[in-house]
Amino acid sequence: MVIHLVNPSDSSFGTAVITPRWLYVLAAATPSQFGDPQLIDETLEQIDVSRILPGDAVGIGIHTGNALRGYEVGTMARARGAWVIFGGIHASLYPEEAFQLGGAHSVVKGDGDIAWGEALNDCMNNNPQRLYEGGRIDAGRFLPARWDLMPKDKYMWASVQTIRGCPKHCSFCSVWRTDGQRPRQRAPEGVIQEIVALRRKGFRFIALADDNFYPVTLTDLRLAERQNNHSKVAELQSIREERFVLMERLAGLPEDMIFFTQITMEAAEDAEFLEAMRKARIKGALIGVEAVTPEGLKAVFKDFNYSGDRLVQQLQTFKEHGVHVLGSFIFGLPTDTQETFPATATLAEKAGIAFAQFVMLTPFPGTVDFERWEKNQSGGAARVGSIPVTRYWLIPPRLRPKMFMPHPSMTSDELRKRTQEVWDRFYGLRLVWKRSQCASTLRDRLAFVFISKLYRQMYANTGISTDSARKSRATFFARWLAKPCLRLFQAKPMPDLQAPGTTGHSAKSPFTVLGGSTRA
Ligand code: B12
Ligand code: SF4
Repeated sequence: MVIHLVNPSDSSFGTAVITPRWLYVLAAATPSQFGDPQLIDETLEQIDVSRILPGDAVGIGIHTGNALRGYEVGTMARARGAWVIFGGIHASLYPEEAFQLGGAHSVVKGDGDIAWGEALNDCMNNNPQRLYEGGRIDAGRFLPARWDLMPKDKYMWASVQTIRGCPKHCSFCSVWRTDGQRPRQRAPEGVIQEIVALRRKGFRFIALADDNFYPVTLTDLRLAERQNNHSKVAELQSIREERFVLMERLAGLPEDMIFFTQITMEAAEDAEFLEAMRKARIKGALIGVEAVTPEGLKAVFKDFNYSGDRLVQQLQTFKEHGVHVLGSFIFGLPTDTQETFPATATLAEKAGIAFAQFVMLTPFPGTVDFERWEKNQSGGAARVGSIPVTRYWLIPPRLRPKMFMPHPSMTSDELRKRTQEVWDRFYGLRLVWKRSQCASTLRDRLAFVFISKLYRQMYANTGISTDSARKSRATFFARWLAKPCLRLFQAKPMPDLQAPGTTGHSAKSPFTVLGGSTRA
C-alpha cells in the first residue's frame, strides 16, 4: 500500500513561493510501516494518476479555493481502486461534499497529526471509518514537518508553524472558529530544530505559518490586571514570555536568515516586542489592514485597527523597527465608495508598506460573514447552472462569479476593474523600485523587484482577472519569473549547522511596559 498525499491546484507554475506545510506534516504523521509517502504538490506540477495503484491510499488536503480540483483528484484516485481520504479546513467544514463529489472513503475533521495514522491503519485493515475527529490537539503534539522529503529547487520559502489559533474574532475569518481562540503555541525548541534542518538544506527565507504571531496584546494584559484575574495574567505572561524566548533563539540563527509572519496591527504599540522581532530578523509581516475607514473596520468586526493618519503612523512604526509590512486590504465592503480605491492606494504608499494585496470581499465558509450572507438569500440563492452561488467553490473556475455580495452602489465588474487598477498602481515598476530600497544589497533589491512582480502575476492577474487570455499570459509570466526568483532566494547549504542556544533572556515584565504606556 503506497501512500500518496496530494495538494490540489488548477494552476501549476513549476516553482512555488511557499511550501504547503500540511503535506510535510502529514508525511511526518504517516506511520513508518507504510514507508515514505509520495508527495504531490499540484502548484508545481499536475498529478500523474497512472502512478496510483489499486489498494494505495491517497490523502487530499483542501481549502475552499482548491476544493473542486481536490474532488477531481479524489474521483480519479477512487476510480483507480485507491482508498481516498480528505482533510483540511474545507473538508472539516463540509465533509459530506467530499463523499458526494470527491470519491472519499473517509474524511478527517480538524488536525491530522494523529488521526491520519489511524485512518491509514484502518484502510490497511479494509475497515476505514467515515469520519475521524482530529479535533484541536495540544501544541506539544504538533508534529515537525518531514523536510527531508521536499524536492530540491522548487520552493522559495519554507513554512514553519509556531502557533495555531487567534483570540480575535474578525467576521471574514474562520481561524478563530476552526482553530480556536486559545493560542496553541509550540515550544521554541521544536520550531528551531525545524528551521535549522531547513537552513542546512539552503533555505534562508522562512514563513512562520501562524494565524497571529502576537497572541497576547498589552491591552489583553491590562484588562486581566484590571480585573484582578491573577491566573489569566500569569497565563498571558507565560505565552508572551515564550514568544520572547523563541525570538531570542531565532536571533541566534545564521545572519542571512529572514523570517516572515502574520500579525495584528496592535503589535505596533509594543516597542519591546517589535525590537525583539527586529533582532530575530522577522523582517516581514502580513498585517490585515482590511479597510482604511472606521466604517469599513466596523463592518468586519476589526475596530481594534486604526484608520486614517493613525493607521499610517502604526504601519510606519513596524518599518521603523525593521519589520516590512505586507498590507492586506479588502475591497467590496458595503461602506466602500469609488473614492475608497485611490484612497487605499495612497494610504498604502504613504505608510511605506513593502507589499500589499487587495482582495475582493469573499465570504469564506465557517465565517460570520458567510453565515450572514447565506441566511440573507431570501427567495433562494442565485444559481450558475444548477449550483447555488452559496456553494461557489463548486462552480467551475471559468464560470465562477468574482463577487458574491452585491454592493449597494457598484457593480461587480466595476469593483473588479477598480481593484485591478489599485494592483496596477501599487506594483508599477517605478514604485516597486523605490520600495526596494528597504533591501540593503543589490541582490536583495533585485529579489524584492522579482518577488513583487511575481506576486502580482500569480495573485492579481490569475485571481481577479475574468479574461482567460490575460489569465494564461499571467500564468506564463509567473512561470518565467519564478525561475530567477528561486535562485535569488537560495543560499549555500550549511549541512553542519547546529541549533543556537539560549542565554536565558526574559522579557521585561509586561507591567513595566504597561506602567510606561498607561502613564503616557
Ligand atoms: C500560512 C497561511 C497562508 C500563507 C501560506 C500558504 C501556503 N502556501 O502554505 C499565505 C499567506 C501565502 C496564505 C495565503 C492565503 N490564504 Co492562508 N493560511 C495560512 C494559515 C495561517 C496556516 C496554514 C498552514 O500552513 N498551517 C499549518 C498546517 C500544518 O496546518 P493545516 O493546513 O491546517 O493542516 C492541518 C489540518 O488541517 C489537517 N489537514 C490538512 N490537510 C489534510 C489532508 C489530509 C488527508 C488529512 C488527513 C488532514 C489534513 O492536518 C494538518 C495537520 O494538523 C491558515 C490558517 C490555518 N489555521 O489553517 C490560513 C488559511 C488556510 N488561509 C486562508 C485563505 C483564505 C488564504 C488566501 C485565499 C488569503 C487571501 N485572501 O489572500 C490565500 C490563498 C493562498 C492559496 N492559494 O493557497 C484561509 C482558508 C479558508 C478556507 N475556507 O479555505 C485560512 C484557513 C485562514 C483564514 N483566514 O480563514 N495563507
Ligand atoms: S483575521 Fe487575523 S486577527 Fe482576525 S481572527 Fe483571523 S487570524 Fe485573527
